[in-house]
Formats: sequence, C-alpha cells, structure tokens
Amino acid sequence: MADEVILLDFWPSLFGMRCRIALAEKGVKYEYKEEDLRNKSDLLLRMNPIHKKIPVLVHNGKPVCESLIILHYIDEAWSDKCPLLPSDPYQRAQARFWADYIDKKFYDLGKKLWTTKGEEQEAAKKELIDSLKLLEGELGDKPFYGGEKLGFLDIAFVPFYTWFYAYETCGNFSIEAECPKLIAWTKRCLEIENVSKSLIEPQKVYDLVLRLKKSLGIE
Ligand code: GS8
Repeated sequence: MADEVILLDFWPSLFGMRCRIALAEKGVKYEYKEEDLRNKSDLLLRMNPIHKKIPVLVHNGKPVCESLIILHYIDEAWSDKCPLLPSDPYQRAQARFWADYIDKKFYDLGKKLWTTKGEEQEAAKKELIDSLKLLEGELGDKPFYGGEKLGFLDIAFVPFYTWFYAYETCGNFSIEAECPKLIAWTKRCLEIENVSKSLIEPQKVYDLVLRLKKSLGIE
C-alpha cells in the first residue's frame, strides 16, 4: 500500500516551510492542507491535541508534531534518499544545537522587531544581528551548513530568510550589510529548486505583517 502523507500547514509559517523543503528533498508526495488558524480544523485538533499548532505531518494516519521533530522523522522514515542529518554523531549534535538555538532566539526577536518601537525595538535589532553573526560564524567558509550540500540546519534556518525583508523594513536596517556571507548562503539555498518552490516571497510576508500590525492597532 502506498504511503499516505498529509501536511497540515499555514502558508507564511517558517515551521511549515521547513517540512515542505524536507519533503521535497526526499521526493515524498503529500497532500498539503492549509489551516485557518482562527478556525482550526477538527483534523488539526485531533492530530495535535497538545499544542493545537501547525505544522503536523500525518503519515499513514499517525501524527508527528513540532517542525524539528518532523524533520528528524522525515529523515528517518525516508532514509533511502538524501540524508539530512550528518552521519557523524558530533556533527549531528551540533546541527541539533544550532537548530534549537534558532528556535529559542529568532521567532520572538523577529516578532519584537515588528511589534515594538524605540528602545525595545533597537534592543531586539541588536540581539538579532548578534545572533545572525554567530550563525554566520558557524557557517564559516562552507557553502552550506550541511557542508557541500543542503542539510538539516540549512532547512531549519533558511525559511527565516522569507521574513528578513519584513524585519529589515520594520527595523530600518540591512542584514546584508551586517552579515554578507549569510545572505550569500541564502542565495545559494534559493538556487535549489526544492528550496525556492517551498518558500514564499518576502514581499508577501511583509504585506501580512502590515495587515497584522493594522489589526493589532500598531502604528
Ligand atoms: C512552532 C509551531 C507554531 O508556532 C514548531 O512546529 O516548530 N515549535 C513549533 N505554529 C504556529 C503557526 S507559525 O507561527 C501555530 O500553529 N499557531 C497557532 C496557535 O498558536 O494557535
């Protein structure tokens, strides 16, 4: 029997984009189901009753939640093609460490950049730039975090690129001026079709941010 694979997702989600790239890299055919997060489907509530969040990967009726856990699962369940995590245990631990760092730092900092002003926004901007510089240092002179090819950490990190334009415009700064090597890496990632077709246009994210700001009464 063929595998039944469903991805419950929401188009601007950084976490959903990770799963889309990994599934594309593995060549897994799946059904994409867009969720309305203000009116969550019964399927989402049944498949992720703990957090009630997307993304959820439903593989032959069984749900896997949390994007980084989904990436691991995809790597293990479709292990015959295109390994995502490094084979060396130490390198695997490093990739997991930085993916965890990204999740602990960027989502909240990014949100602060477009929801605050003045000193609070400046502090978020500085912290974001410092963190991006750390990640740029971790890349070093390698083409990808995965070495010569796209890997787990590349997939965990590159969706944030789609939000960079919104962060830069709201915070009035240039990530390229601060971290040129990091932006060169995003460009290399985007040359890979499985990446570019899984990400959404930065302008669409910015338009969404403007709508969210309006609905939240900011500015
Ligand atoms: C985060 C998922 C998440 O925040 C992961 O999968 O890595 N740690 C999780 N999902 C959001 C949409 S993306 O911003 C979500 O589903 N929110 C709905 C809600 O909070 O009700």
